[in-house]
Amino acid sequence: VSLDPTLLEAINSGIRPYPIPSGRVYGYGTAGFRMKANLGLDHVVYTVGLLAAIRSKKRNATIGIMITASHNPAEDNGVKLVDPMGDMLEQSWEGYATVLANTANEDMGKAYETLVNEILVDEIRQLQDRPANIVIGRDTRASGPTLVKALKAALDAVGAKYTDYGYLTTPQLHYMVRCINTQNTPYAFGEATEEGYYKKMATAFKTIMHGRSIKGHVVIDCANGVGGPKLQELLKYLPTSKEGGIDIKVLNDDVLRPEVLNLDCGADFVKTRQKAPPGSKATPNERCCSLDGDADRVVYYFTDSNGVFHLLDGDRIATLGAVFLAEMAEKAGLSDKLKIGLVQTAYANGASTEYVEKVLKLPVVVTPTGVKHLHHAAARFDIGVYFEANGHGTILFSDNATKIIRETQPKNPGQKHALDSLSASIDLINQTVGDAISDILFAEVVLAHKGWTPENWLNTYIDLPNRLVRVEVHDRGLFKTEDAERKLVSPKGAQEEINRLVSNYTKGRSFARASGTEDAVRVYAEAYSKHEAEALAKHVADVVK
Ligand code: 16G
Ligand code: ZN
Repeated sequence: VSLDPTLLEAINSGIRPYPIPSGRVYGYGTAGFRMKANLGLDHVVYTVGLLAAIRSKKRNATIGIMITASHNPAEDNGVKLVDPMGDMLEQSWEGYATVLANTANEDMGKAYETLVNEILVDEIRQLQDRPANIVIGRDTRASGPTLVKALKAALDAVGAKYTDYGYLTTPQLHYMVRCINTQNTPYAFGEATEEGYYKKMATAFKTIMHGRSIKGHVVIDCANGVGGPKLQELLKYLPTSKEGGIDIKVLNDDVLRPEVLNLDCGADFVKTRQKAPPGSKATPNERCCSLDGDADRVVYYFTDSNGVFHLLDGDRIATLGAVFLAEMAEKAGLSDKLKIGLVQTAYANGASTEYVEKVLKLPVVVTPTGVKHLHHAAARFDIGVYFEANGHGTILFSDNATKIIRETQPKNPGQKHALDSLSASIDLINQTVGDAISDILFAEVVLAHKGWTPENWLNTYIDLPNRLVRVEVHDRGLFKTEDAERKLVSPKGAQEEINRLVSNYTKGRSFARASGTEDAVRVYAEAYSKHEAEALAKHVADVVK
């Protein structure tokens, strides 16, 4: 079918100010498009607007567009699409996004027409007339407003309707999308406003705290990103520490100087450098956490009385959540009805996997790196806990689990409390995607329930010493893996070499995989001692080079 020529002309003229700088090639990667903002990202964002409109028509639902580059430096930016239920763009559409992004301006109208014909093939006539609805959010990067302008130009060209929420954390935008698309259904997720988001979380928090109090306070490093002002906003809805709430000290919430975003602070800094951000004045055993630039990742840490730094990463948050939910399920008398499981990647520390399987006696599934893989695997459990070691993750409750939890009649106060806590957990946890703010509230609740200090939490199991190295290779495309990235199938013979090396070490484990975000191969190794883990990583890196 040919589209109206004036529409094609509108698309072409709308994108005129945003050409592809010569020699640029774009790819919709693990977390959407991400790059230096001045290398044609406005062009890319425009094309994402076009695709979002098609996706909205196809799914007959509101689609989200988030402008962020997460933990990347301040001069970067990026864009990703959010599907109707608040999850990430269906993988089979990533190719369409890549094709459109790499289309030259003068061919854009035609490319749109081709895609419309390909994607809306069965129902093209009805679908063409369907409205497209889009919601937009962005982090605090200086390039944000120009990119949103390019995006709106695309949406205007194709006549899509949109709501621009301005600053939002990534998980807040995911929340909005799900709220909008579930309105007036039995699965209504909440009110699609920021206030709705804060109220839902605060109400659940109060229920689940149930007279308990949180000891001490927690210092939250917001990476000078959008999480800072949003956390400050949430505090207005939470009970104060005097009211049995939570005493939060906010650190690094300067969003007025965009250049300090993620600079010497934030989740990625703490995880990779294995130390607190320099500005942190935390005292020994004080609970600290760090968010990333768009507040979808969090890690905890503390310094003990001997001045030794300890990281409580995504693996730890996952096990903490699992301990609590398994205990509540048991107290609620629902252990047999609710299948609880954990999803990890190959980067999860072997000690955490062993703890979950042997001590908690819960199943563990391993998937390739990237939130979308973990998310889908977690959705197969009644309660699926997933976290990447880097702190990105959440907990999913199936419709079946939600129904059972909400409909079971308690027979005694203990059971009632457990059911109420499970029910409130469903609301407290942002099930659409990892949400640092919601993850922190949940972790704090569990620590309060258990009466645990960060040291108690750390001592639930002892991490195996490990080492991650980045290896520059001639062609990372040669590195192909199977078994959730744990085995190399190419280059030929490499895996046999790695197996041989690993067999020399007590509790040795190692794998190599091509990075999805950088031009390099990553090698992970763990073993019984620090010395052994480092030696193993070095030898495996030599095999890969
Ligand atoms: C992306 C992923 C992150 C993953 C990382 C791995 C999302 C939203 N983000 O940032 O989860 O840990 O890639 O990077 O899925 P790598 O492939 O370079 O190791
Ligand atoms: Zn992020």
